[in-house]
Amino acid sequence: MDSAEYERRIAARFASFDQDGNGYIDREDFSSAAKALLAEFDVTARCDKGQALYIGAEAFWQGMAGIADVDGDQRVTREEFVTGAVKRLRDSPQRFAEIARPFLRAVLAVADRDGQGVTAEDAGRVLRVLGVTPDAIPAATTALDPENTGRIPSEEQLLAAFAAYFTTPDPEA
Ligand SMILES: [Ca+2]
Ligand SMILES: [Ca+2]
Repeated sequence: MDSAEYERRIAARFASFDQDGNGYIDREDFSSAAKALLAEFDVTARCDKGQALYIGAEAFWQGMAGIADVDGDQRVTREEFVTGAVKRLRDSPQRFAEIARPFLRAVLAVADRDGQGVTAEDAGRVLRVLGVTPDAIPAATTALDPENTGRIPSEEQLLAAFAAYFTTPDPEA
């Protein structure tokens, strides 16, 4: 991968966190992602699944801020994201993924409408709501369901896929 491709990937990762596109990642991005997911799956904020999603989103934000908000202004700029989050998760992708675990677990619960696991179609809806571009969704859902079972597998596999997605090889490294 060349530098331009690396930059493009980092920009895409940053954009997927910066849900409202205002140039920095903050708590609002995480809570609005939670809100949008609940609306997509017609789940109320008051029920257990809705509460778990908001709590997971807050924990994810706190974890992100702890890693990347170097100046403590409650905003993660693109520069902070690259120097903090990207480096950290390259060094320790599994540990980075752990900060997302409560959120991803809650997302699985919201998107699993029949209690039999999340369908590939519903996983695609999640990714779309979270801002993944439509052309990237088929590859992402295929990666999440390598055995082509039609269902997104366990939380552990989802976490591993999440870590892999955000572990972008650095051409300079
Ligand atoms: Ca933002
Ligand atoms: Ca900051």
